[in-house]
Amino acid sequence: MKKIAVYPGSFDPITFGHLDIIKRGLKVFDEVIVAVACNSQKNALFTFEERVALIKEVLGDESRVTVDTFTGLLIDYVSDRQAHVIIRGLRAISDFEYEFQIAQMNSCIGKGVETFFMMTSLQYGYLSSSIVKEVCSLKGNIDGFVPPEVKIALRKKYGLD
Ligand code: COD
Repeated sequence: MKKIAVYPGSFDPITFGHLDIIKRGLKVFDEVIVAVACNSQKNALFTFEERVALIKEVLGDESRVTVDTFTGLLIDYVSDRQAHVIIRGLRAISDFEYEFQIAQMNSCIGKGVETFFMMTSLQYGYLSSSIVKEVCSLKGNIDGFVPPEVKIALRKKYGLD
C-alpha cells in the first residue's frame, strides 16, 4: 500500500523550513500532499492561489509531491485523499503545546489518522513565515530563509521592488 501523508499549513509564504520538512517527509512516505488551508483564521499576506502557485514554483517537477488546497476540517480532507498520516513540524517548546492540542483533537475526531512530527533541522529552528515577513517588510535580507521566487513575491507585496 502506498504511504501517503498530508502536510497541511498556511504556507504564507513557504520557507526553507517548510521545504526541509517536505524533503525529509519524502524519505519516509511515498507521496506527500502539501495542503494549503483556505479557511485559516490567520490574516494572510498572500491569497491561497498565490501561496499554491509559489509552492508549485519552488517544488518544480517533484513527482511525489502534490499541492492542493482544502477548506473545512483537516481530518475530513485527509480521509477524502485516502491518506492516513498528517505531517507536522516542530521548532520549539512553544510549537509543542499547539501541535499537541491539534494532534489530540484530530486523533479524537479522525478515524485512525496519525500525526507524524518532524523536528526542525538545526539551521531552521528560528524560521517562521511571520518572522520572514517582518524582516522583509523592514527591508532586511531574507536570502537565507526563502527561495528566490518567494523573495521576489514578498518584496513585490511590500512595494520594495
Ligand atoms: N521548521 C520546521 N517546521 C516548520 C518550520 C520550520 N522552520 N516552519 C513551519 N513549520 C511547520 C509548522 O510547525 C507546521 O507544522 C507546518 O510547518 C505548517 O506551518 P504553517 O505556519 O504554515 O501552518 P499552520 O501551523 O498555521 O497550519 C495550521 C492548520 C491550517 C494546518 C490548522 O489550523 C488546520 O488544520 N486548520 C483546518 C481546520 C481544522 O481542521 N481545525 C481543527 C484542527 S484540531
